[in-house]
Amino acid sequence: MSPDSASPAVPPSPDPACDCAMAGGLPDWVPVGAEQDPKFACRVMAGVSLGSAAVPHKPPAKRRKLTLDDYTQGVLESDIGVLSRAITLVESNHPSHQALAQQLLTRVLPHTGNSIRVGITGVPGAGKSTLIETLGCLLCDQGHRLAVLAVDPSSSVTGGSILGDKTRMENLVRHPHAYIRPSPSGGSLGGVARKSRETMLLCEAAGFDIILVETVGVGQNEVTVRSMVDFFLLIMLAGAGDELQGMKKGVIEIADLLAVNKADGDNIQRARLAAAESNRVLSFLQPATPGWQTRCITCSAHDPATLTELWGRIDQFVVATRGSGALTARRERQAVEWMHAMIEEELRHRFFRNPRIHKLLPGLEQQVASNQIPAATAAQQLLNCSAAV
Ligand SMILES: Nc1nc2c(ncn2[C@@H]2O[C@H](COP(=O)(O)OP(=O)(O)O)[C@@H](O)[C@H]2O)c(=O)[nH]1
Ligand SMILES: [Mg+2]
Repeated sequence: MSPDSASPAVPPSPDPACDCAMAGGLPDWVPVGAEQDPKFACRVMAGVSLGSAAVPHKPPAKRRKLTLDDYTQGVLESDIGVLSRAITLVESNHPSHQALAQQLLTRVLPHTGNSIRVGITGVPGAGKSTLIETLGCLLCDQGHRLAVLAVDPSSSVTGGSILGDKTRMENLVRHPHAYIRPSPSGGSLGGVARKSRETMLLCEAAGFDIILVETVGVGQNEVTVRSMVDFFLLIMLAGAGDELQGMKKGVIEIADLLAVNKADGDNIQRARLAAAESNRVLSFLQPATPGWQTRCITCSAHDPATLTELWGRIDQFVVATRGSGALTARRERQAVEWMHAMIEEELRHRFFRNPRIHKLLPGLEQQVASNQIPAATAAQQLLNCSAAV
């Protein structure tokens, strides 16, 4: 097809002869006097000449690619637009993005670490997002700069928590001192955690002095978030059943504060009883942070005084652990553990991506399942043939 025969972007302007034929607003084939006839509803408008108004549709201008210097400067100057793009960069799985993200993190690392990192967990519906909204507004009004991150590997599947967070935090979203980032999408808990951790560092470099990390209390999530925060808060509900709340000893043991939420209206009494019961259990347990006694309190998003008290506990914790050196020791340990976790994840990845493993694995699985060879022997064979390790 020649370029001339392609359909033109601008339609040809109407034939002026047509305009004449439609004088009076009716085509010339309409019988005389038909204007008065209700059967004729046909009235043809004269065509409009598009002329210069017919600008062909142009795609929106592509955003300028940022250089490493642009990213670094923007983040350190707390340019929220650049910060958001930097976070998108660390969330990307593209190798070239990851390389740039690592360079950026290396540059901003000396400016990180100046925040209080608080993890908040609890079953869905416990009231975490609502609590963060109320507490967050209180803190921002006091002059703090607050970043709220979410860690929820299931959100990429359901999309649920992102929607929930957006609607629950509508005042905080508009607060000029607050920055809210939903959970990164993309698979494994390890992957989501890596991205959130790096996002946390970027937010610190951008001058946020409080980071709240909301996580859904299911499976391994709590343990992973615990490994990236200074203080871990478990939100509970009165009478919801310990098992249901993931209140198995393991989760209580890693918490620095328990809070029975929704202690308002006729629920206050029940919440207080539940808190007293938890305090009894806590008195038998080893505290999560040496030198800090984990306690259980009650709170409600409808009663800001309870949230002020809750934050007061976190302040006390920071003063105590900064003084004793426990905070610094925890962060140093966390950074090293994180490195180990990433090595393990990468090794696992390389192992299962190895074509030789792909070929051998199904057969060996069968042999192990049918008791032909011991599991350990099969594992050894696979590891020996993997060049990855
Ligand atoms: N009575 C009462 N209801 C609350 C409180 N906090 C949250 N809720 C309600 O509990 C439901 C779940 O809250 P949400 O913050 O989304 O919980 P999340 O899933 O833990 O983030 C919502 O309907 C809230 O309105 C509270 O302090 N008191
Ligand atoms: Mg929520």
